Amino acid sequence: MIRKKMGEGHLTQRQKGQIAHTERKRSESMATHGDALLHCLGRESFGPEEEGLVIAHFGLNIEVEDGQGERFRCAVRKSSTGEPVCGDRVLWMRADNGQGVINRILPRQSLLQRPLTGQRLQVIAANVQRIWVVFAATEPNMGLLDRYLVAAGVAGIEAVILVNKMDLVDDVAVIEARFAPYRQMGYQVMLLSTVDKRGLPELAQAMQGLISVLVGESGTGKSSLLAEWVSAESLKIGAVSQWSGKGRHTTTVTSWYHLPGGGALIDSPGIREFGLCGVTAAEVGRYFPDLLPWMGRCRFNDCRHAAEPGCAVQEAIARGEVSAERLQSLQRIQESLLQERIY
Ligand SMILES: Nc1nc2c(ncn2[C@@H]2O[C@H](COP(=O)(O)OP(=O)(O)OP(=O)(O)O)[C@@H](O)[C@H]2O)c(=O)[nH]1
Ligand SMILES: [Mg+2]
Ligand SMILES: [Zn+2]
Repeated sequence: MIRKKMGEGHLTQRQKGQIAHTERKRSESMATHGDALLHCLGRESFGPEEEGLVIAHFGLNIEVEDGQGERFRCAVRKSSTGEPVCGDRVLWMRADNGQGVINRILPRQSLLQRPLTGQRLQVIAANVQRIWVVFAATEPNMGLLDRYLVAAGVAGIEAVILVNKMDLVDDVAVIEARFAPYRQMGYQVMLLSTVDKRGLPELAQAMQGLISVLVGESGTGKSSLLAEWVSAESLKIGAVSQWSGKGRHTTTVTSWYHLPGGGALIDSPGIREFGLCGVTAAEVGRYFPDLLPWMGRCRFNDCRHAAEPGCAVQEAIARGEVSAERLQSLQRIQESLLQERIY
């Protein structure tokens, strides 16, 4: 409770330590849970080790799908070395009562993560090939966009920008102008609406055959986009059990949905704050491809691109070649990385 009220960045070392401790305990108790289950049911109740896919993670239980699409509630064993997350491939054993235990996580192709606070990292999904960063056209949070692009860059996963709720926008040119610098950098930007359906066929085609994840602020329309391609049936049997099909529903668990034509779409809970990890304040500029060409050309090596003479970045801004907003965004991220000490 205290953590929620105080927000990130305002925690004392002591509080951070307590949170890290709770997290460690949670992870340990999860692991013991799997061994306890094995002990309790008896080794003879379990089948041979097989490969499975992690669909979702709820508290102590992890939903694993077998090769035939059947799902099992599993507990994690101590041997698993870590917490399985949505998209993970695991080695597990089914029990004859429909439960199962996870022995091990198979090597990951990619890992998208963010720090919740302090050293506590949260893995959003594993083995994802593309990230859809979803915005509401009515209030796009550009600072958050830049953070997502850095996180995608660090994880080595391609990101595509989805601007949803275009039906609420009178002047499309305003949105086009807003996202033009991102198009210039080579990012794909798609303008969508789940109301008038614009852009949806193109998006459907782009996600075909891929494992991809929808991320973004709460209420931007991630689950509404998902519902365009995934039947109400599978939404119901999936992790989002109270999904009504219409109206507001806040996603609480990251979950995997198979796409009818091949590939999968992972829906994730919306967030307000998105920290970064795996990158230092000094390195983060690498993920700003529009600013990067200028950054090494300033007169001073340690130029902070503020008001120093001979700053090539400021000169490029003055010439209109890069946007001042992007530099501010980079500087905000650098400041927060220094404050949060996330390295
Ligand atoms: N006008 C308009 N409303 C939309 C559109 N897409 C979704 N909405 C509405 O926006 C609200 C939030 O949609 P959700 O799909 O639940 O948003 P979400 O991103 O999944 O939210 P979280 O699960 O909290 O992260 C709902 O009331 C939707 O009906 C759109 O294209 N246009
Ligand atoms: Mg949702
Ligand atoms: Zn400079």
